[in-house]
Amino acid sequence: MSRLFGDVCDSVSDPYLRRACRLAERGRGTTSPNPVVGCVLVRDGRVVGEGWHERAGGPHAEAVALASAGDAARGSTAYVTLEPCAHVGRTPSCASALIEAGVGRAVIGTSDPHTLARGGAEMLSHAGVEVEFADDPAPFNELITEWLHFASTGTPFVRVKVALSLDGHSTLVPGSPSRISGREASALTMRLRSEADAVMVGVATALSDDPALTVRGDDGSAAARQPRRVLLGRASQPPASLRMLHDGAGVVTLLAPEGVPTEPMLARLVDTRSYALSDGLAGALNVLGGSGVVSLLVEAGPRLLTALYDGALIDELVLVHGGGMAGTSAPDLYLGADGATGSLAKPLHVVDAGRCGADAVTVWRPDEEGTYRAGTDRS
Ligand code: AOF
Ligand code: ZN
Repeated sequence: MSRLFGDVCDSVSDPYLRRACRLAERGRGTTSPNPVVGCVLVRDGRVVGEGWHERAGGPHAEAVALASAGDAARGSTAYVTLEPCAHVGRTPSCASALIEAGVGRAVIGTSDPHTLARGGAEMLSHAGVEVEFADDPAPFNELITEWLHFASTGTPFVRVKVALSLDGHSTLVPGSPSRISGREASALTMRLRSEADAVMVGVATALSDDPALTVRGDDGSAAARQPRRVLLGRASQPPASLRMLHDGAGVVTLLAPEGVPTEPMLARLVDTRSYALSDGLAGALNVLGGSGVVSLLVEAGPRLLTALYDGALIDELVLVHGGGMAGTSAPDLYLGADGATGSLAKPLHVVDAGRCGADAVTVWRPDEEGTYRAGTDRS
């Protein structure tokens, strides 16, 4: 139930919860490290207030909806995509705000597992507010998949994007002028970048493609909000001449193994974070999680894809299938020695598929046991 094709909100049967879902989506890309949340207040069959969470530190969805309803909130039903928070954090508790406003009933999409914020449903019931949960929490969990993953693991949700030729190669012969995927697929990449907190490539890809990793519009202009760019280094360091280090489009983090000193010229251009080489790629991802990266887009080349796959570190794989043949001199997609056993041992399953211009897109996730389960408290 991914979001690239089709709309998760469509599968919500209750019309007010569906509306709350749509409102939540308006915060997509700007709420991190908070989840997107939407709220609708209904009294006597009429919508009297609406709101969504726009940015971390700003008012929560319920507070916005209550403010828009004013006195009409008394005796209303609150439809919220996520359990109202019980805590006073950067903003007052939403559960107490709903109680104080005299809301009579709350219909909740899914529960909040966050250690500090959870417990709002119980608070509401204690205060005499009738509390109901949606029959199916799945679409509400899908709305905040990345955040739920982060809340339960402390590591970013890792979305890997790879473009694939018809004959299954992820890169063309170096120096080849043609691209694997078309213009529409580039717009899709921009969307994936714009919804991520950080975009990462390995040093090998940085060297061969010299990518900008920025979010740009159709006319090439840079978007106001840019994700953090991350260069994953191992033994080798990227050259200080890379385009992204000089375009002024925002921070570039160099994730480097401990004990490998960053060359002084490079050090001035990057924000260096180190990880223990013995902790491997999982350790590097933990470092990103620790610095507040909830969702990470990896634009992986074969080497990084192989390392992520073998480490079972992929939370979602987005494949863009182009219609051209790359030929036998193009590098293989997967470089693992034991491909057959590896792929059988850690299967992915398709969750979404569609057409993007002249290309096809498929979206894959790990099998169920590897995914977050609705209503499970793992915090
Ligand atoms: C809600 N409504 O609209 C949102 C909620 O950083 P704070 O203090 O704003 O709190 C963020 C936490 O509150 C976040 O981790 C999540 O558990 C919850 N988010 N809760 O009632 C909202 N955005
Ligand atoms: Zn709240």
